[in-house]
Amino acid sequence: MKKFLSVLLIGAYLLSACGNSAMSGHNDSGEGIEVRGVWARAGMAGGNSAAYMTLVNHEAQDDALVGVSSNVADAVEIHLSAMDANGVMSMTRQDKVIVPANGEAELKSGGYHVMIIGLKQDLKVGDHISLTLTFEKGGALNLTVPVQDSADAMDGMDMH
Ligand SMILES: [Cu+2]
Repeated sequence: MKKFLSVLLIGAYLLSACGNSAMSGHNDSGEGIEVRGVWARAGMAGGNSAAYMTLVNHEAQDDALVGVSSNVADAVEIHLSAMDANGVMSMTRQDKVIVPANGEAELKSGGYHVMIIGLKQDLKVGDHISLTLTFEKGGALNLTVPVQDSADAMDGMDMH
């Protein structure tokens, strides 16, 4: 029985060694997750904001945005805006945003967005806020996000 177990362990070790070398091959040629065009909507203390960006996956396997956090608000959540049959926009909280292998996911007004709820301070155009994104496989990414004008980004303006 003991001999059987050690054979299994060696097998598992060989499998994981194979997996690791394949992984580092991808890391050498790619850069994991890249964030393009990130910005946050201006807002007032006590109100809400939202952040938008394009997530680019340079890896050969799917990844997913699974966590969002910032010190400028009471809560930060992944949301999806959608229009119902009556033409009314509403937002629902999501567990994740899939970022397909060698593909991208767009977080934009009227779609997926990072909802910033209960601002502790005013966010004025030209300010920068810190935002941490956590990915299922890629781990945590700390961003410095510029605050921009919000004319066409209405997610959550009159909600929460
Ligand atoms: Cu929202």
